Amino acid sequence: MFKPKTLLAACMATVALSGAVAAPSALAAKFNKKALDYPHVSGELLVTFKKVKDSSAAMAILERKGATSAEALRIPDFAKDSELGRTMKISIDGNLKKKMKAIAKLKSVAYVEPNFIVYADSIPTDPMFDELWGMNNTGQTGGTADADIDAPEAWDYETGESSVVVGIIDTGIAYDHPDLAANMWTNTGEIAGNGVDDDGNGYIDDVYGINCIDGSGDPYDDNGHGTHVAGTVAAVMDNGEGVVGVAPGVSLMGLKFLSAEGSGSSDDALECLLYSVQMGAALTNNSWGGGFPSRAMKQAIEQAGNRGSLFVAAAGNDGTDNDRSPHYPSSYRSATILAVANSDHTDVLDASSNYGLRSVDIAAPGTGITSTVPYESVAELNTAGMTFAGSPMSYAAFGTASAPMSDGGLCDTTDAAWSGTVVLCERGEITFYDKVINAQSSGAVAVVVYNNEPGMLFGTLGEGNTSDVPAIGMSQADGQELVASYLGTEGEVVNTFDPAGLGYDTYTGTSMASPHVAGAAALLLSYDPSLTPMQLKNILMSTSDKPAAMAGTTVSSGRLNVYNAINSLID
Ligand SMILES: [Ca+2]
Ligand SMILES: [Ca+2]
Ligand SMILES: [Ca+2]
Ligand SMILES: [Ca+2]
Repeated sequence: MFKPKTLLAACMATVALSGAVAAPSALAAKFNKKALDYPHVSGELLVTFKKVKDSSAAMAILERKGATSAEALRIPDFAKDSELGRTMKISIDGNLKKKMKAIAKLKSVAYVEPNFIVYADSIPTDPMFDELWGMNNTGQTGGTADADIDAPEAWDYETGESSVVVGIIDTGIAYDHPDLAANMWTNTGEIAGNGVDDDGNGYIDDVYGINCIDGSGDPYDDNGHGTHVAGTVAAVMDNGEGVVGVAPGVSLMGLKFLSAEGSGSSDDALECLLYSVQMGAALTNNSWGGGFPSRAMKQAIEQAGNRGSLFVAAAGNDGTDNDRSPHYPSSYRSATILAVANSDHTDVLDASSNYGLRSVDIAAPGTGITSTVPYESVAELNTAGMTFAGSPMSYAAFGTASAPMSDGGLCDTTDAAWSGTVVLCERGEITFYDKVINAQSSGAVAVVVYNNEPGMLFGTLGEGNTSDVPAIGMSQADGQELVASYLGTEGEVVNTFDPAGLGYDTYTGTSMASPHVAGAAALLLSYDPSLTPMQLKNILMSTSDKPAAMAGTTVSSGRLNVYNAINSLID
């Protein structure tokens, strides 16, 4: 499927002006030249007309300004009465700033903006313990007991109804993942795989959602981010497999607009959002963003909100104040946006999380979150019938190697005694790369670098480097135990990556915090489907726990507590 590059779609022909919508100051002018300082699709603009009464005349005007093609935004009928129905995506040659300026001068044009590129809001880290501290924190990851959302307590009352559909606007979903498949929304109006748009909604075989990049009905995830987010919302409970989502009984709709590289454009994002509303999603999770506001995107969020759809959005990972330097979409002033910051297992905001007393609503667990992914990564050391958890050393060789273990100390030199062994190196003084290469040059078959402070070591050889032998990171406690008790014992180092596998991984970011909140909202809606987006926001914010360290960081100064939220509905 490809998007037809017609000059003006018929639906653009005659639409009346809709009521003015209050917009932030950056959106009030007809164009803002600063917009081009932010990532955008080259040679593309979104042009909103005041009114369109003659499509060919409008196109002729744009052609005189250098447009080579124009197309209507791909949106459902309900949104076509809004400004979005008078907005076109155009391709244009030449200097974009000059073109924007020239188009903005046209009397018939209400607004012109670049087609912004936005990014997934996560900091992918590496595999960790598969303990979901955010759901139930017993201090198992070295954090603070009960710095969590009290999910098990909430599940006594509600685990989610399949009729509540959560749209995951992201890189897609691996809908065949064993911990997600049973919870995928399915479009009952569509017959799978027959190459026909059975329900006539404009997408062929859109059974689990859509791909807004290529306009197809297949939202399969080629990145991992969206699948991870989906698992936090609604991974299957009690199936003897992997993890569990906050709302393990609700349904997931796949809405892919972020590419394999994790970036996407405004027009595709709003297409995904409006499709989700059209097809019945009650809310969406939006773990992505960028630095400049899009009038078209804000319009789409208003349209979704008017139809009762809550827009849960990650606050961003710049460690900055969104009140001063906004992050969009989370920073649009809209009653139906719930903006989420990222807290860690000691109930403080992660240093990378954005915050904002006026523009970020609530915090939720987002640091070191394990969830579903469309690949399988294993990093571990097996010895004496036990498995010691590891983390992949980025850029190190993949593979499995076995040999007796030797103590490499800091591995700051080479040593012939390490030949034919698995060398255990302590972190410190020289780079991970130098340690691994010293061991490798000495004839090691594999390398383990363990931490010199509590917790797992997440390391990298550095971009452009590599090794010939597998290498993994390990916690200080496990590394010290191996050195103390297992030198000379056979150890098997596993560092493997299977891109075709369906596994689990640990990510950090507001991208991981947002789906905890989206899952909580879905649980509330399962309990009481009549709740409006405003009511959902108020309940989630007012029932949050208030850790001292979060005072003044968000509107609520709180961290999500889904049990408190459900409990507030029970008389
Ligand atoms: Ca708890
Ligand atoms: Ca269809
Ligand atoms: Ca079909
Ligand atoms: Ca599970």
